Amino acid sequence: MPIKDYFTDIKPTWCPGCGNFGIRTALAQALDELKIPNHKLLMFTDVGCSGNQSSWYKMYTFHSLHGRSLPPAIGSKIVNPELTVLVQNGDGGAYGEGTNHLIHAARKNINLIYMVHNNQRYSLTTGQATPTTDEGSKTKSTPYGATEPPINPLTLAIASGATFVARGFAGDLPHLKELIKAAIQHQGFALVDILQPCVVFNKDNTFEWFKERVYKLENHDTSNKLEAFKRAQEWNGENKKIPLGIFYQEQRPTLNKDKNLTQENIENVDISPLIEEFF
Ligand SMILES: Cc1ncc(C[n+]2csc(CCOP(=O)(O)OP(=O)(O)O)c2C)c(N)n1
Ligand code: SF4
Repeated sequence: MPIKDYFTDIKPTWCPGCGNFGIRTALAQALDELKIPNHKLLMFTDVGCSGNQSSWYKMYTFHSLHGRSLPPAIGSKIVNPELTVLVQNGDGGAYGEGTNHLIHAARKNINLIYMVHNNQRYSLTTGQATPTTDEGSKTKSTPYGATEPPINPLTLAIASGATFVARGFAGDLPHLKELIKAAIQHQGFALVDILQPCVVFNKDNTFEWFKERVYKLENHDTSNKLEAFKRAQEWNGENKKIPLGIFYQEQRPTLNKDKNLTQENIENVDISPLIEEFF
């Protein structure tokens, strides 16, 4: 169906030129090519510029607290295994407030797609430094330059047990669309970290800056974990070339499909002793 059918009539409030627009288009194109109907889609968004989009999509959506998009997504996937569960997060929420959830969702190999709009800033709150801000970058909260090296989301996810780890760029939509499609088709926890220029609060990592540095992984064995670590380490926020693509993928038992982690049918269970004990 046309990609506009994945959107409501509400117009995005993002700034003109924001990288989020491209991500939204690439996602809708991926859903369209995979022919996933609206009623089979459940999207969770976090708090942030990226998070604001929950009411702009024609599908089931839930706007979570900041850094807490994964817990409700995990719960929903447990009880609705037939739905495609998408989670859209800013990097601040994903790699700051919500890091613990990322680690455990990856470790448990929860079958969902975690798309992180990585603009290296807390943008909705006007541009403070996040864990992915480049060392030395001047932001509202680091006027003399960020003093620590950034977190590497890819190595963090691989080390935590994620079974699909990829990096895309909001300035290369055909490639990003293919990554999103692969993440949706993957059975297990899929992280897609997306370089998303914030044209207002990040004057360091602009579209032009990325375009000069990104390149696509080729001849890379995605099943080789050590090699994946090595390639993911090529960029740690420095002024270097930045690889894009699927870094790591493996098949491991996942929730609902290979392991029945859902509750037994409790319709006929007598819970009155429990009620007596606790109330
Ligand atoms: C637990 C918590 N901490 C902080 C905030 C304040 N807050 C709201 S939006 C936001 C910035 C969001 O940044 P990010 O997650 O990177 O998303 P972006 O806006 O860049 O898309 C912050 C810090 C909050 N709402 N809740
Ligand atoms: S502040 Fe940045 S991330 Fe937020 S809508 Fe504007 S350009 Fe996009």
